[in-house]
Amino acid sequence: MRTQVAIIGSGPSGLLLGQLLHRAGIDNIILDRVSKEHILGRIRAGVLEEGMAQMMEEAGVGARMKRENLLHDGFDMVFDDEVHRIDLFNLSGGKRVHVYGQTELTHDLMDAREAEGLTTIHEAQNVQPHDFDGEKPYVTYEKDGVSQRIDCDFIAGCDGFHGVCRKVLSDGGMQTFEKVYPFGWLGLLADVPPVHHELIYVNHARGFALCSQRSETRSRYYVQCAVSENVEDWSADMFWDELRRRLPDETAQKVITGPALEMSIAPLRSVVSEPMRFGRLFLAGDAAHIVPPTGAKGLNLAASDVHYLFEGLREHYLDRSDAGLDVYSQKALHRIWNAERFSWWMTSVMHRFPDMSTFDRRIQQAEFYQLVHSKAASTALAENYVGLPY
Ligand code: RFL
Ligand code: PHB
Repeated sequence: MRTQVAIIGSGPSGLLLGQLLHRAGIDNIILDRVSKEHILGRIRAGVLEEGMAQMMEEAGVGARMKRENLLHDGFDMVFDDEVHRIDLFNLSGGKRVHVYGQTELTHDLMDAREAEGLTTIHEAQNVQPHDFDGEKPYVTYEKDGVSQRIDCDFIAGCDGFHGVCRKVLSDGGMQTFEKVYPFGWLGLLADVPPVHHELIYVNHARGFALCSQRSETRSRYYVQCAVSENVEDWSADMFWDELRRRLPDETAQKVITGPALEMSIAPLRSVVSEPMRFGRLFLAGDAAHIVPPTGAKGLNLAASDVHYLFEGLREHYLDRSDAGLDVYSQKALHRIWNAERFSWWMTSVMHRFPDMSTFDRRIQQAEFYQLVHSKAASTALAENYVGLPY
């Protein structure tokens, strides 16, 4: 088989890149080690920046999102039961965020790919990128016990944090910078109306909590937990009790509970790998970086990587210039480090750390005071939350 761009990974990064390339007339094949159903079973991000929503439209897959997403103009921050609203719209000069689940977005991208008859190979075993240092890279894999080979011009490593591209590159000059946080998030998805029409981020003595949503009838909630905890040790009832304990009384009383559609624990970490280009192999999305979910930046960063990479590939094929590909890593990393800083900051301000001193706690309180009393401080938060420019 031969294609122009072989994309490893059928998550949001790989699918969005594939769709944009196809619309520009650039041929691509996507490979994933798991099935379509497995990918759609993952419950992940929920908040999209305007830049990402625009890219979905650019890729021709924005129609359902436009109909079904919820536009949010702000969110609440709660510190020790004191509520402060961040007015995203006014502080950011008229920007909003879109609440639309990663599962729905992935579904839309997969449907469009299928409708266009583009090739996606699911359940591809032992996928390996080869010879990306030279002019003729290729990818090998096994399907139903048969070895296969795809020759290509470029390989896009969109295979997430546990993918093969990171593994291959970690022996080949890639540098990784990492920070691991001493807690995780226990998440619950339920078909119940959200407690509030906007998101609520809570710093409480028992730990962080987040009230989020997927629609007017589907809620997503999180509570901070220890990294050592097992999801099997939690029932939905235990979760609802813990969530309510961390919310202000008035809000807690309004929580509508129901059976869990999904419960899982995600560890929190910050990771950046540099550079993001190795010859004809380019990394994008979680394959190159991880942010703690507090700032809602993971999926949005995947989209900005794809934007820069798509521009570079488009210029290569349509304008016969490699200028965009040559600056890909530098441009993407600049935006990534800004989002890493913001995600780290919001994580540090909103969580209770196991080894926190009174000094650390007073600093958190001063951070909250600044957000409440300084327009400059809340403007900086709002600008980052709605997304820095591409
Ligand atoms: P993905 O979505 O991980 O997709 C990578 C794809 O590559 C495939 N793959 C391979 N294919 C072939 N061969 C191999 N050897 C392969 N290894 C892996 C995988 O099967 C998969 O289909 O990465 P992508 O596309 O870069 O997208 C990134 C986003 O998924 C991610 O940034 C966000 O979901 C992060 N994230 C969140 N971000 C937010 O903005 N808000 C959130 O609330 C939020 N919650 C989360 C999250 C990530 C989580 N993870 C990774 C555990 C909650 C969780 C639990
Ligand atoms: C979510 O809805 O899953 C979500 C929203 C905002 C975050 C993190 C997760 O900061």
